[in-house]
Amino acid sequence: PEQHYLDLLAQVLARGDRRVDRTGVGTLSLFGAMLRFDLSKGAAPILTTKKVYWKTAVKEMLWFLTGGTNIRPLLQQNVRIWTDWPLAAYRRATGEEIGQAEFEARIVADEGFAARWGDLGPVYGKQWRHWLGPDGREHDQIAGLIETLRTNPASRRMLFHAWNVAEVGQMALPPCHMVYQYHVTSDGRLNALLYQRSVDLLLGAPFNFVGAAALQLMIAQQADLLPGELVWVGGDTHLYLNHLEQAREQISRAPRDWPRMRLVRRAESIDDYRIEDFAVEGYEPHPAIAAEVAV
Ligand code: THF
Repeated sequence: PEQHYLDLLAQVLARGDRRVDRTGVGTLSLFGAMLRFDLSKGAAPILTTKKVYWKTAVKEMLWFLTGGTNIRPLLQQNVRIWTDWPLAAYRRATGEEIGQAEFEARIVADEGFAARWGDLGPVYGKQWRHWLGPDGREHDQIAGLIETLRTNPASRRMLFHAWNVAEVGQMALPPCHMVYQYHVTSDGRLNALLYQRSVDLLLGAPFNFVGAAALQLMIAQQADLLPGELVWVGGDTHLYLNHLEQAREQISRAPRDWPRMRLVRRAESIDDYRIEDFAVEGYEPHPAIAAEVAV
């Protein structure tokens, strides 16, 4: 339930270790956390104690599934959550003090500019769909996973991984949500476990819950299973020091019932889903809480 997320926010506020992080913003950090979400009755972990832009999170997940690593298709769908990293790289490389909106407009208008400046390196999409083996062969981990779910659901090897050690150095940002493992119960339910090594608990985690749940619905449908439980495990679980007020505000709010999320049609394959295939019902959140993302 959502209260467990609020309790985790409160734990980090109360007991988090204060440290300087990569971004220089500083965090309060706890190591090792777990949350469990039951998807079996149609509920989805879209937080109600603030408005979560669930379509943005699902669009991001669909983008990972395309195997792409360029932010251009995200911007074409009005998703701006990945702009900061290419923008920072562009400013560093050119010294040009271009604004975010102008940078995004150039990425959308100019394919060549997007190819040069919009790519994040071999991040999620590349590793999930096109992991490059030493023999030059590409591995589609998602297709392999669905195949195993269909043919050998008792397997304990149903997972995909984004931490490609040889390529981490070329990524704009190494993967945070890193391993997804799946498990099928004897009554045909698909459980998922997401291991996230680094957790921006206020801003990022709510998106990651939605993305993982959306992915679980899609994979379950493709493997003729019903959704079960989503287990989320966090490594370095932190609140940025400029998110503390927002966290206190959110904790003061009373959670409401989870909304329901479902797929409105059966897609041909895992490559065939679109944002219009997702319906969310009964989502009545508290107002949004603005916060700045650390880059
Ligand atoms: N870096 C940091 N510091 N935090 C993260 O959560 C994070 N990600 C991705 C990569 N690096 C990260 C980017 N994901 C928002 C949400 C997710 C992001 C980045 C930004 C965000 O700003 N959300 C706002 C507004 C959303 C909107 O306008 O659509 C929000 O209120 O939720 C974790 O994967």
